[in-house]
Amino acid sequence: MHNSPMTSEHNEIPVPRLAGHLLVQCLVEQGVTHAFGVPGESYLAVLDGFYLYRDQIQFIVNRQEGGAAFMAEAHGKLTGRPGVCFVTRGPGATNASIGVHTAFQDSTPMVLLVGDVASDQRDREAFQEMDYRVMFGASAQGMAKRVERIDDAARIPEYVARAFATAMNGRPGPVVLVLPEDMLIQALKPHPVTGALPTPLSRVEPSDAWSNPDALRTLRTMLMQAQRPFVIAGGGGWTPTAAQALQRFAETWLLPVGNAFRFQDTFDNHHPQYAGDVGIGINPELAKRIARSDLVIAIGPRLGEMTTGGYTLLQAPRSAQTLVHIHASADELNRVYQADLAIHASMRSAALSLEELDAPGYVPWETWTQECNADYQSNLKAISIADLPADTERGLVDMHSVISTLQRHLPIDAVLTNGAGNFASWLHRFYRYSGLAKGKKTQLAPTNGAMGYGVPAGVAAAITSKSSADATGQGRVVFTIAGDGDFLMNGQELATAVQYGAKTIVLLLNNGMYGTIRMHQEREYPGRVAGTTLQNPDFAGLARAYGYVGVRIERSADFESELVAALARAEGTLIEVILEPELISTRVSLSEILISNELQPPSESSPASAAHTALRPPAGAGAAS
Ligand SMILES: Cc1ncc(C[n+]2csc(CCOP(=O)(O)OP(=O)(O)O)c2C)c(N)n1
Ligand SMILES: [Mg+2]
Repeated sequence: MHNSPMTSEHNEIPVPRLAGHLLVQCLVEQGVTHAFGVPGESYLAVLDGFYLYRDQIQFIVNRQEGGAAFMAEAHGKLTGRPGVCFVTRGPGATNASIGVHTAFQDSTPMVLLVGDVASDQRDREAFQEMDYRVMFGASAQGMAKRVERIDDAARIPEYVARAFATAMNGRPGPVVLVLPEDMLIQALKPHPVTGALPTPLSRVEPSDAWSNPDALRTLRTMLMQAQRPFVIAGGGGWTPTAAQALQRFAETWLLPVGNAFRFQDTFDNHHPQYAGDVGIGINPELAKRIARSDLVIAIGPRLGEMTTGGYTLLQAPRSAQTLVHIHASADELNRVYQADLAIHASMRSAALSLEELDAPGYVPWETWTQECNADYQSNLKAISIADLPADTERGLVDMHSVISTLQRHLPIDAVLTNGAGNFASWLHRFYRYSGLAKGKKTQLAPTNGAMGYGVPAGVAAAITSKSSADATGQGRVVFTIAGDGDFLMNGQELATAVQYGAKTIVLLLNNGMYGTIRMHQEREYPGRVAGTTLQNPDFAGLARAYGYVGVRIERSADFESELVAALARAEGTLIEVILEPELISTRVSLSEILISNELQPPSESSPASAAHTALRPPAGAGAAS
């Protein structure tokens, strides 16, 4: 049974009758075009609202709440407005929590709505009941920025508007709204005085924090005293306008710019002042440059463990380099690092102010900036496969050539997605992302290192980019790279892709193991392989069962023709590559780790002894996550 759509006098939007309808109407007012989720009987009235507003908003049905929450997070990353996810109580909410954690650590705006037990059952540990405030916690504890329950249908507009404002303001992040079942089925009542039915509050926009002009003058003085400045850009809240202003600031002052971990598209990788990505797998030469820099200007990133090389590239709590930290949240400033200058500003206002900063006719670091870019260019060169023992008949897949092929064939606005594992480091090291200044976000990757992100993020990108939520609405090429372990964490979302006609191309690197963990295992506990070997399904066959085209290749020479065919066809494609375990990372092979272990076995008592630690694969040999 459903309600016949009733239309108000003023517009074409149907009039809500139940609280669940009003909730969906409020989302429409916020400009939400898609909500992702797995249904539950706890929020049937909301589903009825999706039926009522089906011309304005689409409910995308997922196959696992982890996939749904990742899709919402990816939608938020891509559009800059909160991605919306609906799940049912206990089991649904716990499944979705990985996406909430990702949105928190990645500073992505997101709203998770949880259908809850009826109010008259509360606190009895009713069916699937749990305490969401305890589970998702208070702001800055690592999960949600805010958790609220809506008990009164008339206040739905207020709670939804607050959730959207909170998700976007300051450091963007996730908000959880809990929806008791009995509240959702309340009939909307006219206001006792005005007689009006509750209506949505108007669309909220993120509010800017503006930098103090004095602070900018101080920054200018610091720049005038510097010899080897270095900019690290990243974090949430960037827009194309802000990225363009950042680029103009960098150009005016001739500054080298590195992108923070998995914010690799903040500054255009093709720009002659680009210095590389500051994350796991960092170019050792770049790490040296940052160590030698006398002024680090961090614009937007949180300066987390992965961007700071475990708080060593920049020593916490006070770095050897003079540090300027610009961040959209006052809570982040002087939290981990005592900055020499802390500027509280959102990215748009920060970048617009920085580009106005008057530059002198001459700066002493022109050569330094050129060298930073030269280091980046050298790091893009092929690693010599000949150096690796070619111990199989077919030879080794050349991942460098695979990524160059990709670079040649993908359009510049292609979206690239990945989850966590060493497989991602081929893309991170060799692919050159188009910057946000060119108008589009091109990287969707979890800074919290969540496995299983790439497939659903890709599907969300394909769905989003076909709609008006994306600037063009044309539909973009979406390319996902996955590991054999990573893929199976959310591969079921290929069913969602097929259901909604979302085309993605998935490159699955099958090395028969949780390779990242194996790499660390060989280093810390040589020869004692436990818990890292995988017996895999037939991935190409599995993809075909979902309705994707599935192919398997064993030679990199076959990649180009498969990629070209995948780009041309209407359906999605999964290309499985059999990857030699030897190619465990972009910098060091498995045998090299084994050989260094033989040279210097760890002591029994302390597997991670200093001698052994010295034999660690070079910085960034692989991704811990
Ligand atoms: C959800 C989640 N679980 C576990 C981990 C720990 N972890 C990081 S990488 C990795 C292995 C990834 O394996 P695979 O996808 O096959 O990639 P490979 O390292 O072999 O390239 C694991 C288990 C994680 N980061 N995220
Ligand atoms: Mg693997």
